[in-house]
Amino acid sequence: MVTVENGTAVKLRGNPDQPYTRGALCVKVNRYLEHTRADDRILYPMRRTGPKGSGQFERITWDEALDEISVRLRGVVEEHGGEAIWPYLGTGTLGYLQGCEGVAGRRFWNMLGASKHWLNICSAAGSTGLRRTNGTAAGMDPENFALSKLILLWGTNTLTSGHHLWKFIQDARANGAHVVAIDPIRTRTADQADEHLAIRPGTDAALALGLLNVVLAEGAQDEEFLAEHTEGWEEFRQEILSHPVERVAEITGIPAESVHRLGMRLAHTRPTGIRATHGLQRHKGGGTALRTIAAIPGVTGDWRHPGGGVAFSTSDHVRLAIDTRDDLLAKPVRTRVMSKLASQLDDVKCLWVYAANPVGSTPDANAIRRQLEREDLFTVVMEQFPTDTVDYADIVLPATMQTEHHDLHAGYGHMYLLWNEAAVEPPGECLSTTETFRRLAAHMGMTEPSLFDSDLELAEQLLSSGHPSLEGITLDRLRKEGWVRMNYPKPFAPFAEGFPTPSGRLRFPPAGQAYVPSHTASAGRSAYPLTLVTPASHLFLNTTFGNNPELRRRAKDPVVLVNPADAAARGLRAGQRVRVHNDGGAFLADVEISDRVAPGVVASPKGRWPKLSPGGANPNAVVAERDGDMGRGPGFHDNLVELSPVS
Ligand SMILES: Nc1nc2c(c(=O)[nH]1)N[C@H]1C(S)=C(S)[C@@H](COP(=O)(O)OP(=O)(O)OC[C@H]3O[C@@H](n4cnc5c(=O)[nH]c(N)nc54)[C@H](O)[C@@H]3O)O[C@H]1N2
Ligand SMILES: Nc1nc2c(c(=O)[nH]1)N[C@H]1C(S)=C(S)[C@@H](COP(=O)(O)OP(=O)(O)OC[C@H]3O[C@@H](n4cnc5c(=O)[nH]c(N)nc54)[C@H](O)[C@@H]3O)O[C@H]1N2
Ligand SMILES: [Mo]
Repeated sequence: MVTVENGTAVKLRGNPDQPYTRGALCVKVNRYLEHTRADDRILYPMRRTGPKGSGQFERITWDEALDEISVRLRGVVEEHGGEAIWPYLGTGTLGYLQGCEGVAGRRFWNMLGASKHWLNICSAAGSTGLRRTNGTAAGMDPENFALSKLILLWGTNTLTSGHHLWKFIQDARANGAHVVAIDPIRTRTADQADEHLAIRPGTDAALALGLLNVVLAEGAQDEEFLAEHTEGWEEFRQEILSHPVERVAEITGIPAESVHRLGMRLAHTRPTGIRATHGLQRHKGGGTALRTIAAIPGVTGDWRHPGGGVAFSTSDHVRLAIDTRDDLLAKPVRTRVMSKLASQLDDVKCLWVYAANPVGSTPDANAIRRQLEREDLFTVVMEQFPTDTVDYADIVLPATMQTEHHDLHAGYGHMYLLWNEAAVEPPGECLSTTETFRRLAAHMGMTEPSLFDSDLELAEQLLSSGHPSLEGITLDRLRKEGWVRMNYPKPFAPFAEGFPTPSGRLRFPPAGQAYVPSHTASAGRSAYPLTLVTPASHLFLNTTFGNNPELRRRAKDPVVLVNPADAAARGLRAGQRVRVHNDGGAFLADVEISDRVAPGVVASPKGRWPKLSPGGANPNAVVAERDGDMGRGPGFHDNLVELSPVS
């Protein structure tokens, strides 16, 4: 809720009536209004004047910008074909109008035959794994954690990356629920849990099998659910039986007694709710991990009960009618993969970045920089702030922020649709994503009517899918009420009667998967013996807010958490600056000696702007561009490094 006085937004607060957030904002969004007025906000179109990467620009008019862009785009299409254009749309806004969820701008790109863009950077591995088991990546209504009696916070740092869930966990605790955090780092969430299992990174599928081994030994499997709602049980049962707790303890690094104790709780506690989010799938075996964890409630029958099951994302519960008008394409086009910018840019002649900061957030940052320096590449960046990616742009277009444009949102962690009404006029010459593409289409002489649909028309279209979850949800109602719960029962047990797979049954994973991550398994023998985990920062949202002075002040200099044994082996002192490096590059951080990480594991959060960091790099300088086992998911927490003192 934004309070506006004389055309200026003066106050931002959460709506206390909203059931999921109950009015709470996070430390970052609390500073959002101040951020919209920041001194470094980009207010006008700009053209590059210095070398690529230098960040030197001159102000130009929108007409000049659109002229130059039109000529360049037409030239690329004529000479190299439309697929030589890569529209690189990131997660800066998850809006269905302005951002990635609705694939903003795609109708325009279809007119040119541009390559498609696959936003796999965040959750593709886990989503794919869950879909293979359940037929959908959606699961529990997160509000139902209030009803759980055992809660596993698995590869998720709730108090940092999705704190609204915490109130439901507290409600469950008030009713006696036991809360367990499963995370290689003793995070602030783990501190608040009843128990913390410090798992070796990338070994979660093995832990799932070990827990189920105890469930079977106890005879606590739900035979009726297994018979009625699952397939592949006999093969999977054998796989479970071949993973006794001792073997699992060896793989995961968790003491056998702890695996056994949690297995006993799982066997005898209904409903058990598992919150498994993105951390555990940023690994080589991330898809298999989610796929196997998703099998747990199939064995225990937890899906029968609200408060039981697995919650990863709620996105697959959202059924908005996104019409990107693929019929406008003259022929089918190739797809480029977001996490693979460094290696898939060779034959691209125009890179169009919007709501993304690849130099800060995408793997193999140094290789990306080398690509962006190419003189034959025409780069356009639509941005609010002068990021490291902006520094490489040929043309920069000023983008609106959330208080300045309309948007339709659906969270990936809750069951509501939300309307974002523009509250104030954009500053300077900033334009929304939708308006930028409308103007560009007109400037290029395009006449296809759907390119010019207004934001409100697009919102109407989104709500017109006819899916039962949207019945009765009109744009008028959404604008009036601000948020509306999608039509799913409350409480909601999504798979009590079956699964959205072809057979209607949960599909247990096949036996014989590689449950040990190939990459980290070699730790100890390589020149880079430490596994680096780079999770969400408490103070930044990916690289968004990475330039906010107050948040930067609070974040201080970057640190890397190092176990006392690893520090001693290298003679490192607390506070000492080190190079964290491997074959891909290096970043600098100060050593924090801590038993929050086990020996062999080091951690440094994501979200810093490279150019505002010591040494001009952030952890993505050492994150390799490697495909995970499913969805080509990137391995942000699955990289081997060494630490060396900086003199
Ligand atoms: N404050 C803040 N909030 C955010 C974001 C942010 O940048 N800052 N980003 C947002 C976005 S885009 C996303 S996708 C989510 C991500 O938020 P989360 O889903 O919480 O994902 P991560 O922060 O990547 O990792 C969560 C935890 O998984 C642990 N982990 C790493 N490897 C493993 C493993 O192999 N096994 C297990 N069990 N745990 C492991 C990490 O140590 C970390 O504590 O957060 C969103 N919320
Ligand atoms: N090392 C490491 N790296 C990671 C991760 C990790 O765990 N570790 N996590 C990954 C994950 S989960 C994600 S989702 C990605 C995120 O990576 P990106 O999708 O690149 O997101 P950000 O880095 O936040 O950059 C978004 C940019 O969009 C801009 N922006 C915001 N709103 C708008 C808008 O309305 N219009 C326009 N034009 N611009 C806007 C912001 O100013 C910001 O600069 O990062 C990934 N990178
Ligand atoms: Mo993400």
